[in-house]
Formats: sequence, C-alpha cells, structure tokens
Amino acid sequence: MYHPEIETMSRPELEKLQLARLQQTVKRVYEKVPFYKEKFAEQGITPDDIQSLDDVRKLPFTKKKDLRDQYPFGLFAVPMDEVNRVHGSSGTSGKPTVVGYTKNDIKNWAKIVARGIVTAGGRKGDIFHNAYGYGLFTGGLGLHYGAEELGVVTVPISGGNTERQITIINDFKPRGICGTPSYILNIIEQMEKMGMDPRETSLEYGIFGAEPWTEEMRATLERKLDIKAIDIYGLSEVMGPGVAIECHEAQNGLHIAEDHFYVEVLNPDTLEPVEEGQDGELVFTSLTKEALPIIRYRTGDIASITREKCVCGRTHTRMSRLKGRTDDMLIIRGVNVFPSEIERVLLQIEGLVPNYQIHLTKKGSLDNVELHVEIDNLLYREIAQDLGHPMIQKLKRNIQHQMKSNCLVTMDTIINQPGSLPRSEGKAKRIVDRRNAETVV
Ligand code: DLL
Repeated sequence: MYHPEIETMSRPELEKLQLARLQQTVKRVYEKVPFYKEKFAEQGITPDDIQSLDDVRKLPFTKKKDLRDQYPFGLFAVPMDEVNRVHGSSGTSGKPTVVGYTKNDIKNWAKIVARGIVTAGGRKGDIFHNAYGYGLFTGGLGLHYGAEELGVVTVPISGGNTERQITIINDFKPRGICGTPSYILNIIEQMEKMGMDPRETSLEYGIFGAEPWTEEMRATLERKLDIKAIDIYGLSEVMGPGVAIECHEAQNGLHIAEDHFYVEVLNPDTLEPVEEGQDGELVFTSLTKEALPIIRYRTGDIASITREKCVCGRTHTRMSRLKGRTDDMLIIRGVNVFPSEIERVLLQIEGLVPNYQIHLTKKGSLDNVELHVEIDNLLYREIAQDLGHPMIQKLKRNIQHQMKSNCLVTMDTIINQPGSLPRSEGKAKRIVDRRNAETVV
C-alpha cells in the first residue's frame, strides 16, 4: 500500500478526520464563495450547524448547472494568483465546466493517484504508458502527476496516433497502461491488424475509466491483452481521476479516497439516502480542496456502496462499477434500458467486435433504437463484405433475439462492415441521438 496508515484506518478514526476536514471546507466556502454563502442563507444554516457527519444533509447541493452559471471562475475559493492550474470537461452546450487547483490541490491529487496506481498493482520503477488525453481533460495530466509522484517511468503519449503508440509499447515494454477502455480496444484492434498478438506485449495491468464500461468489456480487455484491467473513477468537478479505484487483489468495487471525499448515495428523485448496497446517485463533498471545494456535488452517476471488509485490507468504502447515469437511461416504448445493459449483452455474442453505437430515432411518434454493430473480420473473413450472406443474417436475428429477451425491447440491428464504425481516441460516443433530426417511418 502507498499510504497504509490512511488506507487501513478504522472507521471511527476516518470519520473523525472527515468531520474535521468537512468543517474546514464548509467554513472555507461560506467565507470565500458568495454562491455558497447565499445558498447557506437560503437553507438557514451557518458553518456552526455542521457538528457531525450526518449534518452534511443540512448542506445545499451543487449541480453541473451551478458550475456553468458561474463560468468560468465564479466558484473558486482562492484569489487567482493562488490558482495553479485549470481543467475543464467538455460540455454538450459548447462551454466546458471549469475547475481549478492550487499548488496544494495538485500535490494532494498526485498523491491520491499515486496511491491509486499502487492499489491497481503498479509499483515504483514500472514503465507506465499514459494514453489518456493531455489537455483540459483531467485524465492525461491527472494520471501523469500521480505516476510521477509514485516514481514510475511515465510515458506521456496521450491519446491518438495509434500506430506510434504500438511502436512505443513494443520498444519501451511498459508494465502498466492507462486510457479509456474504448481507446485501448482501438489499440488492440490496430495491433491485430498489424499481425501482432496483443497478448505478447509486456503489459501486466491497465487502469481504465472515464467512460462507462461493463464486466464483459473487462473480460474482453483482460483476455485480449492478457492483463489485469482495473476500474478507475473520477470526475473533474470533484477532482479528476482517482476519486475511487479498484484494488488488484479483489477487483470487486472501487475504494473511494475517503480521506479526501465524502460520499453519499441518494435516491435521485427523493434525495433521501438509500440503504447500503442499493443503487442511487453518487453525491460527493470534497474535504481537502482549496481552489474549488465542492459541496454535495450531484454527479448523476449511479452506483451502490459497501463498507464490508475487503480482502486487500483497505478499510475505505467501495463503490460498485457505475451502473449508468441518471440522464442516460433510455425509455423505449415504456421500458427502461441502460446502455450498459446493451453492451453487456452485445459483448457476449460471438462474431462482433466490441465496438458499437446506439442510435435513437423516431418511428412515427415513438422512440426507436437502432443498434449499430460491426462484424469481426477475424471470424467472418470470407464473407465480411457480403452483409446479405445467410450467416450474417442469422447473426443479426440472434442479436435481435438476445436484445429482446434480455432488455425486453425490440431493437433494429444494423450490421456494418469491419472497420466502418468510428473508433475512439478518448471517450467513445456510444449514443447518437437522431430523434430531432429526422423521422424514420
Ligand atoms: O473522466 C475523469 C477521469 C479520467 C476518470 C480518467 C477516470 C480516468 P470527466 O471528464 O469530468 O472526468 O467525466 C466524468 O465520466 O461523472 C462518469 O459519468 C464518467 N466516468 C468516469 N470514470 C468512470 C468509470 C473524467 N470508471 C464522468 N466508469 C463521470 C464509468 C466513468 N464512467
């Protein structure tokens, strides 16, 4: 372990630390951020009302919209000459949400990520291939500073230029790799195209996240690369990568860095806490951040938590793999479907590459799902160009049948030729919403 004394702290000790840090954070935002001062006044509270961790529930929520409304720096709690770096997450509305870090924030973040890399099975001296995008996105620099803090040989390759990535992997022989699962798949596919066996690389572990992925995707990545695939979670508003990460010992839930983040799991409709083990929306309060402390940030991410003992010996609460987001649930003719369920089923069907898109269209006045999949050139080499071939038609019927019986919705399946769906270099775009653009009759 990287910080054994913190990672194995008893719950009462940890809670004591959390309360002290929470009180500091609450005081900081109350004094330094007018937005929070107003919100506290609306709720009729002052920092003195926070006397126990349960008192968190008296505090106001923060939403993505609040960051947008305060664009770019309105929620910062320090003067600009103390801000050392900014990051942003790309928004659909054009402008990113901007987050800021003091020198201390960057130091803490690096330590959290260093701890995370060790939790994932990395160690000092490893060669570490960082294929997360460098830039405003927190992935590249977040992992980079953590890797340097730990003392691994950090290869800042960023995303893209896949052939060069492969040359570097072959030549530098990294033990660890990180990137989005969809981009790593893209690298694997390119290796296969070049006649390489991806299982033959020096890689032993991968740290994957920043986008939804399933256990089935994990199995595919582990099998194809012969590595251990570790799930890492985070979001810019709360810090960036490293808010939680799986341990390589159990690969069963992501340990939340609870000395820095206080987690709640709430029913997104009633905003009441759900029972341990039940799914709900993750809500985080930062405990140590200086430039952008955040109170009860509603992530929109759905997961459950457990405080059961973990085989690795760490005591920090584990969150489940993300089940989805409150805003990505599809309602198709009255049936609720999460995209992750579609991925789960698709990846079990032989003959497809693990790359797909879900297109939402209109059929008359009803929402309709078109599932775009791609056949595996390795399995269907002879007939891959002939999409009318009886074997491919049989595959299509099988997909439709599996979807109907697992997701309870009929989905039009469009089989595409090998290599024709877009490949990801960062976060994959799995959902294409064409509902307002056209009407398919
Ligand atoms: O994606 C931070 C990050 C970078 C995490 C690298 C892990 C690795 P944002 O761009 O702000 O930050 O996007 C945050 O991405 O609210 C989730 O919906 C999603 N997400 C992040 N990690 C995972 C994961 C980074 N492991 C949003 N599984 C979050 C599923 C994830 N979704």
